Amino acid sequence: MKVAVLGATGLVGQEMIKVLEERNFPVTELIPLASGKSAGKLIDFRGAQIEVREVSREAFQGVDIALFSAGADVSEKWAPIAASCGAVVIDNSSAWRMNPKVPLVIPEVNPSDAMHHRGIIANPNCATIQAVVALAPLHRRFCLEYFSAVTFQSVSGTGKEALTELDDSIRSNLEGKPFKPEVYPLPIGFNVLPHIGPMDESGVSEEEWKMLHESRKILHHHRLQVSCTTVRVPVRRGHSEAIVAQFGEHITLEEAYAILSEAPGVEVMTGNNYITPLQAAGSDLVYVGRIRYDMGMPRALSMWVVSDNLRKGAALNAVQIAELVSSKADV
Ligand code: 11C
Repeated sequence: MKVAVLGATGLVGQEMIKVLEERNFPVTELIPLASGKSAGKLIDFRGAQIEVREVSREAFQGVDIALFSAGADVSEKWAPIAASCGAVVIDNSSAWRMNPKVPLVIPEVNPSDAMHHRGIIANPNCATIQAVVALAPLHRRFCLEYFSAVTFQSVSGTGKEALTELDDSIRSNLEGKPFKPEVYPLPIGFNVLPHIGPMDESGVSEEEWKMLHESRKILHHHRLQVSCTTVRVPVRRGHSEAIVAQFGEHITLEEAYAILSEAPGVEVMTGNNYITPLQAAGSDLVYVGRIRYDMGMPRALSMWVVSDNLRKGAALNAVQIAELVSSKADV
């Protein structure tokens, strides 16, 4: 397959190329694409160095799969162009996720939705993916009515410049120097920012709305209620979420362990065990630990859910979608 990666020099784009190689995706030609600013840079793929090209209509000619991770504005413009050239676009931005004609897919959860694409398939937000991978198997048996999530999202979710800003702000703090952030509204080093994406007039942030709307769409569950506070923490890689999930029926811990131990893409930890983002970084799994009966809510479990936001939260999920659609003869 001829595979284009738009946003090839970004954190997620680089991870996409790595995952294509690791999973031995049948790439006959890799076309790394980016803005004019990054054109000419070299990308490593299967021992070769490939030059990054500036995105153009011509670059999509003959492309079978186009993985996009270059932001919503770029996707809005280029996804229809790539699709009109015959590529199946798998888009990691928020541009197309809520478009009713575009499937929003987590392969472990709603793989059949991917088959109804019209040239564009959306990859969900990282914070949504890990919550839904953990909750979907429980939902299928016990009917999820509501979940609340407080997220602890790593700086790599923002991008490369944010990782530099994390280091700089920690260094300034340790040296007792003033620090003027440019990526975040406040210093991220030794701090937490309860603010991811713009907040609307109701006080809800864009990231919080994504958790509600994307979860409903992926689960085909439009009555699902969601409460959410999304928080940026000074962690380099790996998002964590404290989730409380309420079901239509009582669910025991043993039932939850049994279901999650069979669930694809999930590693469940029994008892008081849990995984931290430092441990999850580089892994493909969604880790579910500290599962317990909620202290106040009936029919509800509290849990700690951690996953690598660049892998299952972005690049891996996108490549898994590519595997799904390319297993069909006509892509
Ligand atoms: C973050 N979840 O951690 C965001 C990054 O809609 O794909 C991904 C934003 C998105 O900041």
